[in-house]
Amino acid sequence: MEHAAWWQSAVGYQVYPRSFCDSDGDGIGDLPGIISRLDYLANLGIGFIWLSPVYASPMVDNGYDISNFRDIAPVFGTLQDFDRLVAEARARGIGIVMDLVVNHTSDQHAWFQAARAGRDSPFRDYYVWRDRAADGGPPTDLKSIFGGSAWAWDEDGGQYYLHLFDRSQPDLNWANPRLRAEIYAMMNWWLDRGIAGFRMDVIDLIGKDVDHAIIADGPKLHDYLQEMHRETLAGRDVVTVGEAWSARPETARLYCGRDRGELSMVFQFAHVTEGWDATFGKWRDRPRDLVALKRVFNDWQRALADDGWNSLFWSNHDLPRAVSKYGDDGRWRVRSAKALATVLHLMKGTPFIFQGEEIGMTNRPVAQIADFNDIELRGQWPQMRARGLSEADFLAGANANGRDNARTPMQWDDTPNAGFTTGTPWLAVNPNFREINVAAQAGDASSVLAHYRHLISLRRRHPVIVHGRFTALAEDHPAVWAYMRELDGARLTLVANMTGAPLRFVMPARGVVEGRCLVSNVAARGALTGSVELAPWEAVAVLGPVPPQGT
Ligand code: TEU
Repeated sequence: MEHAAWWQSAVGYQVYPRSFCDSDGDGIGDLPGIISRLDYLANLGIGFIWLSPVYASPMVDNGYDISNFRDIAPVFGTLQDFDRLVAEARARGIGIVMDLVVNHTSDQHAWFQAARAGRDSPFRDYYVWRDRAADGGPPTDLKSIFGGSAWAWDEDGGQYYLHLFDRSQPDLNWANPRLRAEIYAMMNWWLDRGIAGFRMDVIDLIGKDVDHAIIADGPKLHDYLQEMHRETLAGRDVVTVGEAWSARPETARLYCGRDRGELSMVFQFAHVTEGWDATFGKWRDRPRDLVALKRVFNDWQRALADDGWNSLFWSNHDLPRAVSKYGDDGRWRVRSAKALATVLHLMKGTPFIFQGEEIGMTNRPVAQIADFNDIELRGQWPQMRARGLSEADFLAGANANGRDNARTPMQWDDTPNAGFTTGTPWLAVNPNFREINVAAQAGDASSVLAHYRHLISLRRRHPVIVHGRFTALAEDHPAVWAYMRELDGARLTLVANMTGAPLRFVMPARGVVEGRCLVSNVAARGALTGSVELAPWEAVAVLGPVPPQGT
């Protein structure tokens, strides 16, 4: 067994700073607020925090539009606060992973201000400019992910610039070596401050070839990632997770294979997009297809079985709440939240928890489109309407899958605004906070929170969870999720009923196990063999010896 990297046996926790904890009553979470909750996170057992962007920003996309890479946005605090966060977290054994947003900057960034001053600006080539088409319109019909053309006209220089996201988020030109050197210097500046690594925003877009309309997974992508590694990461014991919507099981090892010199792992989204509509994407909701969902995870487990490493997550700040999307946030909220956590955390890879998931926070539906805050949603509604999606369907899709769901404030207790702020929260708190909050679960051994804490602690005690070989079981079963992990003669088998109806499941012979129950959300079982009666959303994992003859 190779020596495990620290980030393989750790659990990551995403903090979306705007919505985590507000220390000064302005309704927006901040760094001192995060510091005040570090004991909570240490007690949960996490190994590192992925901190969504806290850099200086006009906040058009909540910080994913950076105007100064080397400063902290005043709403979040100061560089001193940041250094204190790193130190206080480290004192509790927690690393801080920064969000590296380098596909684009804010249009308020000094580079863009200089670049747009004119065609002969020394910074012009830091961004992607093209002349207008013969008809006077945009140079190509490339679309922005936030709706409309990906090209914006700039009067001063008389050219269009590229923005794959909002027009205030111009894309950087990675073909320019000076730009790349500036990015690497900036990364080293943060690494030297003692951070534990980077989550890299839409990193699969940086190698784009705009003139051939190749955007994701472009021809230069891996050259740049290898160069970045040489210039910044090599020799440092840090974790890197690249956000790569385009990654496939066949391409994953290019990012994280052991001899590649690129990243620790990627966030891939096949389990997310698997559930999207072919025409309207996430804006038309579709019922869950468990067999298809399992297949995605199983394929990724197999693809990275011997080389590379998986990230494991249900949710993040761009996605719906896990229990609302994949579980049952009504009658079986507590039990299904635990089942989802169990299924995810016992696969091979590094699990990530999105803030609030560990207490079973839910989506917060709104009654009308005007009530949504998210920039992507507001940009996409006119596009979807033009393509024929009805208002009712869009509203349903947005409530099911929109980004506001995950961004409602963290629910700490049952005091006004859920203990998130003494002021007016920037985004309304989910009205269910009086029932669902940290304080209500803190001393409750049957809570979702206690279940997460238990799963995280198991990882430290049982190497089979970190390193064991993964084998999918009952892949075509429409209601049951089952797999086993094996290491050094030990077998861990997981079985979960992913529905609200009881059922009888016949254990496949090759997965049977007898031993002790590691985790359960209904009642302990010492064996998984023969015919197993599963209660609604029951999830159970048993650890024992691999039976003789490997049966
Ligand atoms: O997200 C990448 C991205 O493309 C998302 O907007 C996602 O595709 C979309 O929600 C799916 O419909 C990253 C960040 O996570 C996101 O918050 C930023 O808005 C985006 O990049 C731009 O930086």
